[in-house]
Amino acid sequence: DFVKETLKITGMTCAACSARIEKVVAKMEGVEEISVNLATEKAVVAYDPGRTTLDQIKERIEKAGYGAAEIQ
Ligand code: 9UX
Repeated sequence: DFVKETLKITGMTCAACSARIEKVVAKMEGVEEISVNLATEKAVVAYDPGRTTLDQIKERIEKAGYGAAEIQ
């Protein structure tokens, strides 16, 4: 089963930023789907918690040069 979570993304300044994040996260093991909205600075990600974690997804986004935080 997949879990769907929303992350707040900071540091995006153009549409290619959101596309970059979608590309790198979509390649991750266990990630089913990701959609990044540049205007709202939110990412919705569906993943298999048995194969990856939200922390790993956040770390991958940070490694790409952006901020990623869980929305409370
Ligand atoms: Mo646009 Mo984002 O030229 O890292 S791709 S600013």
